[in-house]
Amino acid sequence: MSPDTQQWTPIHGQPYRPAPYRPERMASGESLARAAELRARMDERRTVRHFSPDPVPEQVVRDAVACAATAPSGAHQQPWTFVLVKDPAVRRQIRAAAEQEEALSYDGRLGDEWLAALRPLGTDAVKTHLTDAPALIVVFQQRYWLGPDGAKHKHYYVDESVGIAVGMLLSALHLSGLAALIHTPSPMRFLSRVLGRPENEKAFAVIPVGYPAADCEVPDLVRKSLDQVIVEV
Ligand code: IYR
Repeated sequence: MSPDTQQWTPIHGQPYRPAPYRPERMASGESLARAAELRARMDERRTVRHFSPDPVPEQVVRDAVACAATAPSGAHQQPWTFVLVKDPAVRRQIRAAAEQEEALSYDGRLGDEWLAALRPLGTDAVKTHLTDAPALIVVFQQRYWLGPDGAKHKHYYVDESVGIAVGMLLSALHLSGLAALIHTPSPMRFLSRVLGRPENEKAFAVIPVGYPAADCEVPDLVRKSLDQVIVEV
């Protein structure tokens, strides 16, 4: 399961190789219907913090990761690694380390303004989702790649690329019927240690995946309306 950056052949330095791209054009009526349906489905997605321990079909999670890995990336360098953590002992280790950091954060490191911003979400330093959810996807950014000679080569637009991939991952999980949460314990260095990731990788987020607990609650939040987020010129 752990990708070896050495085995991947980057296209860096290769000549442009065009291939035809002729997807069938969708009729506008079909487009409108699909867009409206997708908008409604996506509006049902909520960040879930109370998970059922029920197992999820693992292939659904793998397919969602495969969807995420279709994301566009800077220079097509695909600078991501998705570590799928199922082992309960490893999830317990991650929770213990995350809660240690989060306790310091909620105990003052975040500052009053940040804590006030978080109050409506009802979050605190206790991260039961890390052990309740049956799987965690820990996303790593590959800040650079290592050539066969061990030389470091820069990756471009890594934050943007991995951010887009994670957005696609959350969408794929939701549309496949699974709940998720983007959790960013800070600092996240412990994840590299616990998961034994190489030094070119930096943790980006932990995404618990599962089904909502039977008594799951979410904060009663309102989304901005379309006219509050769109500007047409
Ligand atoms: N990382 C902390 C704090 C936190 C920060 C933001 I910004 C959030 O939107 C939610 C939480 C935590 O996971 O609790």
